[in-house]
Amino acid sequence: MRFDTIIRGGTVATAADTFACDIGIRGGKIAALGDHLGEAGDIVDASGKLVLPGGIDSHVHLSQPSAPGIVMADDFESGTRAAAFGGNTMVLPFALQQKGESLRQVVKDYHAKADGNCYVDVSFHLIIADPSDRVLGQELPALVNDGYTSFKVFMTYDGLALSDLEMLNVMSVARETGALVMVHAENYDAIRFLTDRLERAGNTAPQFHVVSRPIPVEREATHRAISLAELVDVPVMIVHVSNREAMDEIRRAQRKGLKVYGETCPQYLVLTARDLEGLNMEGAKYVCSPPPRDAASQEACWEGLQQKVFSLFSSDHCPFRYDDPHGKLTPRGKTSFRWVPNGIPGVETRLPILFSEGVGKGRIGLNDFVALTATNHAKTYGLYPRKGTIAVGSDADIAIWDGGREVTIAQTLMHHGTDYTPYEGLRVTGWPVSTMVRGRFVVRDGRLVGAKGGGAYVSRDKSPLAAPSGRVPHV
Ligand code: DUC
Ligand code: ZN
Ligand code: ZN
Repeated sequence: MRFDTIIRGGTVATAADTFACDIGIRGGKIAALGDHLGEAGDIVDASGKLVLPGGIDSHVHLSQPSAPGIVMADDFESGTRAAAFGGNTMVLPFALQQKGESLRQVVKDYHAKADGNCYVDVSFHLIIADPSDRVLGQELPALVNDGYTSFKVFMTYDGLALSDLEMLNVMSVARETGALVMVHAENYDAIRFLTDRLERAGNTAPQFHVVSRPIPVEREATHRAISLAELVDVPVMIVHVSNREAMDEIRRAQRKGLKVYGETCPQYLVLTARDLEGLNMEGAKYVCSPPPRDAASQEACWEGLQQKVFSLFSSDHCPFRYDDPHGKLTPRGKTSFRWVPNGIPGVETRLPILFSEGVGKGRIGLNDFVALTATNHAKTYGLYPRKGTIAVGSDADIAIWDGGREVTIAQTLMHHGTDYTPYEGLRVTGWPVSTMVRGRFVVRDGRLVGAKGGGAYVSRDKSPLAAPSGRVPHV
């Protein structure tokens, strides 16, 4: 039996096992696992390397409209290129609806941005900002049927925040259609109240962004989102959790048997509020929501990963250039943190940070790493077992890692569209050296060899996690 490619001599790890074997690839799929697999057009020597499922980053923002005058730093080309260099074979960006827009049109627009421009595979979550009768009654159910099987709702932000009633209506459609709801949980009114007070007191520097969004703001909204989901009897994913109190809300719900899931991100493991204290607006580089907090919150997020309260580790890559009037240094941002665009880059550094800080420092095992960065994303968002694992019949989406390579993270190493990395100077051990999407290398031995357009859009099944418990009759 002849293969297109054989990856030979590596140590393969999945979410369940670690084993030595060769991988035979044919037609973009994994066709055989074993040894002495025979002939192939391309024999890849992976001896001394780890061979892992390619990372799936299920929380990234690309080419998303922002406030007037603000431009996101990554489009689908640069964002998916950076993703590939970071060991990822798939990303799930958001298709953002703005008030008054047709959701169907929004999806068309995002396809136009993505089609032919991606280096790794992509699929879209929907952001619902305007849950009109037409959106709820027609567009959303039709889009779920068409493979857009997850949507995000925001509890804060001008133009995005939904009322509790609107959240309930969206959740109800999710229940009826089998879609999975993702929630950005922060209390909008509390943030506005605190922001007004801080500004009146002249506390407008980036560091006050953290003060305007303290832990109770996130804890309360997390509790409320879970309660609303419980009322409707719909599973819910609380994204980008930053601290113990919000995590405890999720854990309590899980212990009650509710289908509540959690996600955390690198910024909550290795950054703190102190990073926002830089002089001359340097702190703007770290403005994201929820904000990084303190060492105790970092510990809590590790605990959440270790105890499986969080099933997903995503980047929340939301890139803006720093030294740019259309980015972090927008003139208005100098008048108040309120106007500094929220979000930081991280699609290229997510995996090395968790590998080094987690696996390397003995906080999590290698198989947990694979689960948190690939397999669980595929399972959560209707992609498994096509994606997210190394198994016969799965897409050959594979990252080859040098587990011992020491790297100091630096902007000069990055391939994203921003002009900085918030992780500058962080020393990590372990780095992805090659990334293959459906059997074709995108990055090989650290060099870009894939073509723009090699990444494809992937329509998703419904999430197996999204089924309602059935214990509450649907009203
Ligand atoms: N929420 C996100 O999910 N990403 C970036 C900014 C935000 O508030
Ligand atoms: Zn969010
Ligand atoms: Zn996000």
